[in-house]
Amino acid sequence: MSRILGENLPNIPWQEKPSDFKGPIWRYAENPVIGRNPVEGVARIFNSAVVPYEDGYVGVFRGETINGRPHIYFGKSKDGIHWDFDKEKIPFYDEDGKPYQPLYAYDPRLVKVEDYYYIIWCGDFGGAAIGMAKTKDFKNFTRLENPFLPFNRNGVLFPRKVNGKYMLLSRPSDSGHTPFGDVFLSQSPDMKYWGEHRIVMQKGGSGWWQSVKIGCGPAPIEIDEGWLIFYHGVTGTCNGFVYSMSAAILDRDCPSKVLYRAGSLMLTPEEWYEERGFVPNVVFPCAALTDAATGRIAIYYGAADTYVGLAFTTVDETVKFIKEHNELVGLDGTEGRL
Ligand code: BMA
Repeated sequence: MSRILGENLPNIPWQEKPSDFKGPIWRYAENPVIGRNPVEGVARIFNSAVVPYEDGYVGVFRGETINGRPHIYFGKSKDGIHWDFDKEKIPFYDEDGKPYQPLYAYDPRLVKVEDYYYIIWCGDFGGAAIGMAKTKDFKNFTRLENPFLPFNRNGVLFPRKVNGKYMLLSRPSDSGHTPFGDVFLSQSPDMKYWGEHRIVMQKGGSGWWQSVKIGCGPAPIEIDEGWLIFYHGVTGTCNGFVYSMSAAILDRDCPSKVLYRAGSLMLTPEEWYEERGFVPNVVFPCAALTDAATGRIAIYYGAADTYVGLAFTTVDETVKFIKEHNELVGLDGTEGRL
C-alpha cells in the first residue's frame, strides 16, 4: 500500500472506477465539468488549477476571452465540480501597489506553500515566460518578480521547502509551439532569486507518446516513497501534436532525481471533449486534489484547449502503474547536474 503524506479531504470529488474500465485513471462520468462560454466574454475555460479553501474549493482558470487572448479568472465551488466564475479577470497588484494586468496569461497552477497560495502562469516577458503572484485570501493578489528569463512555461512549485529551499519545476521552451522540451528544477532561498538549476526529466524513451516534449502539471504530491508527479507528454503526427498524461516519482530529498517513471501513458484523448475542440487531441493536467485517508486523487485537466475534465485515480493504482511500466530516460536517475 502506498500512502499520501498530506491532509485529509473527505469531500474530495469522487466516483468509483467503472467495473469494466481497465486503465489506471478513469474519467468523471459527467465530463466535461466546464463547458463552452462559461462566463460573459469568455469563450472557453481549460488548463486550470484548483485547491481546497474554507469549506469548499477555489481555482484560477485559463479563460480564453472572445478576442482570443487568455487571462486568469477566479472561480469558486462547494463541491469542486460546479463552478461560479468572476466576470472580471483577476486584478493583480505589484508589490509597490501598482495595478498590473498581464498582456496574456495561460495555464495557471495554484500551490499553497506555507501561508500563501501561489499562482504560476505563462505570460509575456518579451516572449513566453513564467509569471508569479501570491494571495492569502483570494481577494488581494500580489504579482511577484518573474522567476526566469524567457522562454519558459509550465512552472510548478513544490508545496514545501526541500533542504531549506523552495523548488520550482519548469520547462524551458521557444517563443512558439515548441518542438522540444525537458523538465528542469530551480531552487530559491526566498521565492525571488532562483538558481542551482538541475535537469529532472527528459523527453523520449522507447515509447513515442512523450517523444517531442514533456511538461509538469499538478503540484508534486508527497507520498511515502517521494514526490508523485503527473505530467504531460507530447507526440507529433501528420496532423499536429497529441497531448497525453502519465506520472513519475521523484526522490524526496533530491527531487531532481527520478526514482520511477512510467514509460507508458495513463490517459490519452479518447472522449469527444478531448478529441474535438479548439486544439483537438489534448489532455493537459494542471491540478490534483488528494485525500490522505483514502489515497484518492482527483485530477483536473484541460481537454482539447476547450473544456475542463475531471479524472480519478488512487495513489496505489498510480504507483503500481508507474512501477509496472518503469522506464527512466537519459539523465532521469541522476541528480541532473552536468
Ligand atoms: C501548449 C500550451 C497549452 C496547450 C497545448 C495544446 O503549448 O500552449 O496551453 O494546451 O499547447 O495546444
